[in-house]
Amino acid sequence: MSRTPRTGVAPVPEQPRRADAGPPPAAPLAAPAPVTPQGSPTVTPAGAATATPQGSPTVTPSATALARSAAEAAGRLLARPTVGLGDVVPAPVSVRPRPAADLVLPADAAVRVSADPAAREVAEHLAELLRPATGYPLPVADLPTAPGPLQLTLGAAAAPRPTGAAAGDEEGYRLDVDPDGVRITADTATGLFHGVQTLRQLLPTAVESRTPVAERWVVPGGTIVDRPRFPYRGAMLDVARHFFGVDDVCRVLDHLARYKLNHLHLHLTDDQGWRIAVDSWPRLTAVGGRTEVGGGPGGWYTAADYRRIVEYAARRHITVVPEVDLPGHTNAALVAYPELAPDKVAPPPYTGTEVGFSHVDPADERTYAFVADVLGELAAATPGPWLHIGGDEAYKVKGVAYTGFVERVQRIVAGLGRTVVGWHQIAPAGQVDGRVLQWWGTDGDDPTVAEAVRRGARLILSPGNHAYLDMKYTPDTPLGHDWAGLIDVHRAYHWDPATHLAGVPAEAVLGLEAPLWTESVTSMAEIEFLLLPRLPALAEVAWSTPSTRSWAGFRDRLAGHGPRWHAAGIAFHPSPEIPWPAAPPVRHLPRTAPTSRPTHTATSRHLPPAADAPRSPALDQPSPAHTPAPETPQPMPAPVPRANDTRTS
Ligand code: TNX
Repeated sequence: MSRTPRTGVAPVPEQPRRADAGPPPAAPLAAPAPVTPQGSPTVTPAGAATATPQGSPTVTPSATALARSAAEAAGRLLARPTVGLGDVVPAPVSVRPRPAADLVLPADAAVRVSADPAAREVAEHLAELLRPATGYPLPVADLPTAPGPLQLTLGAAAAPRPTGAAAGDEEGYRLDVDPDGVRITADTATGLFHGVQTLRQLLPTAVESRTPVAERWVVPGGTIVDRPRFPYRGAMLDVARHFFGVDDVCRVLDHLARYKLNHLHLHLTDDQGWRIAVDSWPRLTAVGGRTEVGGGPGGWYTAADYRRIVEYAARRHITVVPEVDLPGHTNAALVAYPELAPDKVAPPPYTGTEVGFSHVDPADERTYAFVADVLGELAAATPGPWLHIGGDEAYKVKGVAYTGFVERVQRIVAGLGRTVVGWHQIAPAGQVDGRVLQWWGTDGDDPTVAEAVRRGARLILSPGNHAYLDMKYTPDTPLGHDWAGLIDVHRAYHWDPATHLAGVPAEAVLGLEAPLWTESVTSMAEIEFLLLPRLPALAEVAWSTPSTRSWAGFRDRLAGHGPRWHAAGIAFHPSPEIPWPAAPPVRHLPRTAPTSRPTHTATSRHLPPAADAPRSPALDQPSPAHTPAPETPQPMPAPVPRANDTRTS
């Protein structure tokens, strides 16, 4: 069986334009000198003089100068946005377009921000997102009294609450666009960050380019007021079945941030490998980290690696939720420390995909010393409030042996001042304050879980048949599982966490999480293929109020993201459920320095890289000046004929 998902290679025509969009973009710029709208060549003052073969000096303008002059020329033309104010995923609470109030971002724009360190970081992030494609310098400066074209304001007074606002206020924001500028206001830096992600989606697709593009940077006029429905909006990456390095995890964090997800759960340990260094038990990684499914080399995070992940996440307002899966799923730990095994004999390393055969010894005190050491070190390295203790599929630890074990581990976590999260199998164990069950069942009726909720447990919903990102889209999806069914984009979209589980009140539901198990996933391209486009569907389920979302609206709004992912070098599944447009031609400005072909830094063992291969492993890092781009932009996956999709909800 071929394991190559369709990432597409066919050339595509120009993107169809929205009916309400403005005139077509300016003509491509000729290298080396840009051309004015009147057709006369210009020489960019910032350029460097070189000699032609004939010996006469010409000027090779810098990419930045070219972008600026192109934008200025373009700004003289009538500019209208290519994106509508409502074309945002996840759908905002309220959108009030003012078509006469569009903004053209000027080349000399500064990002003005309230004098607050966290807000300033958001402003820097915005500038870093916009600089590569615009080529504009976008300096970040404190907020003056006079309005500027990009303004981030922190403070309750600045963010009037929509009526009835309650949960989610601290992550909410307001975005106003008029011809003078974009103003994002929020109570918190997190709200500003989400507003920045919205602004990014309102700019033309070319904003995703990592090199300067000739474009009119138009933002549609009007006002968006927005806040999330659920406070916990997450995804999980299983780095135990196959190991993924720090750069890959950061790239996944970028995808989460784009869609306003705020938790990344890392499944750090399993039968096939132990992925997090623990100083007091060094063989966990030295021995237990060297294996993975299929016999590959495995790997693990050092303390410094983990810190990088946590910090990268924090800069994107994402909380890392580390999981140590106990008492089952522990073969790798038993290989490293046989004293933890019930028979005190080291099992052979495991590189298959079965579950439920291994466990630590719940009757040995040494096991609890181990758990306390591991969770203690992990808590010290983790700024977020959660510690995930697994608890799933420990088939050989039954009855009170199991509940007694879970209760002791819950107490260890509480003693560390953290909140316990566990897969819903821990439901029968006694309640500790604030504990959270992660429900991964497939039929919305689970009396044991409903009873645990009555005793005070809260829930994160990961229904296997809606939220599992390792399920196949269709029977012929070349990777993934199907034990919980097939999950196409509609299925990922079509459910409601608040009403999903019988006997569980909406107030007990913290939100949802989309797990990506990696038994069959071995590369970044494969991760992205399974993540996109289902992750934005699940993000909308978690963020948007039911009254603002519909399948028909979602698929239309999502369609424009295909060209964005393509421009950013992100692989995705071109599901026929979504009316993808063709990729717009990206008009890269001429280079100023020689570049080489992009290097695909992610491990890709089965799939070719995305058409426009990832050029930096983490997408939203400041782009180094030499970041290469392909000489000729590669085509987007062939648009699939618009499916006759009559599903409306
Ligand atoms: C079930 S969901 C598991 C994992 C597997 C996954 C594959 C859960 C808590 N346990 O061990 O990787 O199915 O889909």
